[in-house]
Amino acid sequence: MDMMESTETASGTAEKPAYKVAPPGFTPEQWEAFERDGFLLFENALTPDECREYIDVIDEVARTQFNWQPGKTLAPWSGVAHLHPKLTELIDHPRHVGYAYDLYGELLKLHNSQFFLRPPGKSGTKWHNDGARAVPYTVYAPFLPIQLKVAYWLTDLPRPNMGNMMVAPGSHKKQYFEAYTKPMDVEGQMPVCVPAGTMMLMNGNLFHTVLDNDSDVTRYNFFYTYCPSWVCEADRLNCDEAWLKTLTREQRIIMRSYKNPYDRTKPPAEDFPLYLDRETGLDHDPDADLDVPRGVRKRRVGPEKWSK
Ligand SMILES: O=C(O)CCC(=O)C(=O)O
Ligand SMILES: [Fe+2]
Repeated sequence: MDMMESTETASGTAEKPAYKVAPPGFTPEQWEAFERDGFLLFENALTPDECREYIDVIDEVARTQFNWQPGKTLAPWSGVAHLHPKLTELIDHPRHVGYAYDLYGELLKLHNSQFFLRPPGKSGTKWHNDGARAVPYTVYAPFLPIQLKVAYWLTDLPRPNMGNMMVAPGSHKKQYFEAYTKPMDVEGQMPVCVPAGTMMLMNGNLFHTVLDNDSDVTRYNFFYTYCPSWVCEADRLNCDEAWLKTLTREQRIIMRSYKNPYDRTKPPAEDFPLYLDRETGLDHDPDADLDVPRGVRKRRVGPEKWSK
């Protein structure tokens, strides 16, 4: 049985199976709310100490890698996951990666990794959704998001106009949006007012914008965004080989730094399973045809399992 498969060391001694069980993901109630609203909030996902530690890491990396000066906006698009061990461990952090795995399953990829610093000042961002525009993802994927944004809010956002993200709940189902590319109010708009330590999952199709920051506090946050492996990554072409060697098996797979471009569509057999099933511990669906090789054998994602 595949799940019992073990790796042989050079000396021939069998090692324990190297595969991890998928970390926790959506509960039925969370999935229902995420489908309805296009986002989910998890307060107290991080402790105050964890927020402080992440802010310190961001400060260090912002200064040393991006020559950031306090008071300036920093919103890098060149990837941050490779810049510090604490940023690397977020690639597959068990606090959130199970949600992304529920959506993208065995083809999970990190689309981009970012931290943003939004100091006091005007926002230059207008209403938009993420991802393809002229032909939106929803033309082909009307039900499931092609991008899942995982946000960690690291500073308190107790009121609007603190550089908050603002979302239009339910707008992930629309392909046209009156306020798209415009700075205007939208019925039902919701500024994200949350305490530091809140994790947010956001369907990339959800229309959102960013409010001005009239406080004296700089907003710190992470965005780690996930997608299927066959969608192009946003922040890299390939990863540094030496850095890839420092990653865990799961992190390396999730970066999908393949030499052959079509491997992103058909990953090599050794990259399966990414995870074992949370419920069964198996590397295949209960009704799978085990005569089909593991690397090309269909496995269901969460929403396929949950839909009746
Ligand atoms: O900074 C924010 O709250 C949102 C920025 C944004 O729209 C994006 O990164 O796609
Ligand atoms: Fe955006």
